[in-house]
Amino acid sequence: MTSKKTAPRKSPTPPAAAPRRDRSALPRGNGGETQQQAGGGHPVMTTAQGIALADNQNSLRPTARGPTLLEDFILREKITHFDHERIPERIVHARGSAAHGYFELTKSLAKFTTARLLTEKGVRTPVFTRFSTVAGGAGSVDTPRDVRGFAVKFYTQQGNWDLVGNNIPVFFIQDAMKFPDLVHAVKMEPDRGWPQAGSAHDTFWDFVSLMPESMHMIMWAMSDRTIPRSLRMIEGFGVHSFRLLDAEGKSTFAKFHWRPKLGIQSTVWDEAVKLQAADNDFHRRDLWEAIDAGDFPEWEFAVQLFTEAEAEAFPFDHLDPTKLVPEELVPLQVIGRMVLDRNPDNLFAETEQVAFCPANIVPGIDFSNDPLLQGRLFSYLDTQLSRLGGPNFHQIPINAPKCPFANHQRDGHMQMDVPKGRVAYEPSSLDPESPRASRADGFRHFAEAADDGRKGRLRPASFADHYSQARMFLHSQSAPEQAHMASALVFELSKVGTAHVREAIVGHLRNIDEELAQRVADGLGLAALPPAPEPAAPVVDLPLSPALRIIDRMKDTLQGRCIGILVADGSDAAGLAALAKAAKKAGAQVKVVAPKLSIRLSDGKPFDADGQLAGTPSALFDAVASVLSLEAAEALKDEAAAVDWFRDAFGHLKAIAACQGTRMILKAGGIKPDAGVVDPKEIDAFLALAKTRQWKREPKLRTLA
Ligand code: HDE
Repeated sequence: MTSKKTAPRKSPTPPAAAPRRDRSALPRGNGGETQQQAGGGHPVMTTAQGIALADNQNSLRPTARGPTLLEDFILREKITHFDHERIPERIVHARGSAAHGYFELTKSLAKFTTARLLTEKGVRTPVFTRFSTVAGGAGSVDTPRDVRGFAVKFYTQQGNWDLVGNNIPVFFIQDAMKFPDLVHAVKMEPDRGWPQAGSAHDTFWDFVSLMPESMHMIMWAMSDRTIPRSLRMIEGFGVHSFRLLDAEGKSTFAKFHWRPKLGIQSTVWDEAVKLQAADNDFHRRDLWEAIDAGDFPEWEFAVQLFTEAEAEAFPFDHLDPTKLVPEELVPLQVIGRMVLDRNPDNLFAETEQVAFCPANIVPGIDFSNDPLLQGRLFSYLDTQLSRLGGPNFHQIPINAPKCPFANHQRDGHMQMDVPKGRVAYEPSSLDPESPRASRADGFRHFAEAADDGRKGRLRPASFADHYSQARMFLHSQSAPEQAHMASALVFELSKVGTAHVREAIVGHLRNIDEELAQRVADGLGLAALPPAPEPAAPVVDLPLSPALRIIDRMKDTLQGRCIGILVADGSDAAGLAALAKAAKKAGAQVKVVAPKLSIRLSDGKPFDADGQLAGTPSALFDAVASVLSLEAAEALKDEAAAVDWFRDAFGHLKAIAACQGTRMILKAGGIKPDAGVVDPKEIDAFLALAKTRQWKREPKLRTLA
């Protein structure tokens, strides 16, 4: 039998020879040459227990490619700490910016109070002040239409006093019972998670449409106060009436006010919207940079003082937090100033961990019965217990008083102190140094006569007028401000999908002012005015309060303002230098913008701009100028970023210094120069215009409701 010779079977292609794994560890695995090591000024890195680290690059393994060992206490400590780097954010006022500074008393209130910070003229009390938006989360933007928090912690020699206020003197609701509802309504809607930081949505307007007491605050929220230019340019208000108590326990009511030295200034709405894209941190950066540059923000501290008998004669109840006491009725007395002169060293340790609480009060000051304030006295400590992880957060450096403090509170999460001795109680006889109460120095409450009424869930009849002060506020505004309020209402309500909610709000507006209601109805395209709800109390015409305006009260100054100058290759170096010098001399900040960061001016020298054109829109500036060669302007007139730069500046009512070349860009943007547009050589005229906005321009370029 012949056997068939079978072809030798082809063996499959062998896999490419695998390189033998190098099972050894790289030398850097245990402190090799690529590791940064201590020495030469670099201290030794340690664990939180103080154990020095040899290697901050590699976790512990049995072999180079083996699993990580549970034994690696250094890795576990590092990751555990990292895992817990975030704490729950504040349910409201989550996004904040803060600074250290001092309060200096310039006029003593010794006649009215025993609080030493209000009686010792010239004494400087350290403060930490935090500004915030209300609705957005900690990572949201700085410039939504929103109320701003204005919270000041005074570290006085008699303990901490927190004046936790807002930049608006009234509030949405009259009773703390409604606060969770208000906040649930305004914050992002719980099913969909938006909007992140604004009130222009159905649930907010649904709630307020059913709460007529919110109408006065709505007028403020729709005014330019809620779109501030800078945190350095907002007012602050304690909102509630407080009491000042003298040594005999006699009480005088007090309302607290902060007035910015730079005056109040706001953005225009379209600008605020664009700023959200241009710079999410617009306010935070502005505050930081001003302090960093030694340009310390400052506020006057003023009080309105009135007696119980005077309050009885007011045409409103001052215990109702939806009402303000007009300056024209009770004048403001300036008694001090606050200067913020130091940025925080660490945002988390200070700005995040600071715990403000309206219940932190010093002897000589007391609360009023404002039902909103009464509820706040409970809420803040309660929320901070969970936000800051336990009852010892007063020991965190930013919260600790700067005067001696002692009591028998012990233990709990995160106890930082090591209290000594056997005695943690009172009365006691064992420790002569254990703390005791003091009749002479201790806090005393106003001995208010108790009402002989009946207990119940009550709302005073004197809180019933929801519209008269709303009307007073509206009519006290200048014409452009009233137009802005109407436009803001149209904008916000246009984002509300539910027709009956939009109509209900317009109905309320009729109780405030028929013309305003009509403007808003027209802006929304309503066929007819909806019915107005029956007011719970007659709407009356109160005396106007021009002190509530912004526009007419803006300070005639360039301090705190920033001028943007657009240049490009070949721009006149001398012209730029002259303009920048004059603007700085007049107090303004100057930033130069160019199509590229590094350019050459007419003198042939290299020049570094502060910002690149597409990334530095004109919304960031208070006035703009440009010094461009004709060739550069010729090229830029077809460049959207350049055309938008001027179109926005014009639309945001800013002064423009436009050279001959720039006029081509203006033309390309369809801009018809008006009296607010001058030549960059007319430096004085330009700087005078830059101090304000060109309000007359507005009706010509924007349909105001
Ligand atoms: Fe607040 N508010 N609030 N609030 N509030 C908080 O406290 C609350 C109200 C204000 O920069 C919370 O620690 C209730 C009026 C500011 O840290 C919380 C009521 C005014 C800040 C709280 C009000 C304010 C807060 C959230 C109605 C102006 C930020 C986190 C009864 C006078 C402070 C926290 C900072 C913060 C409760 C109304 C100002 C939940 C229950 C009116 C500036 O406790």
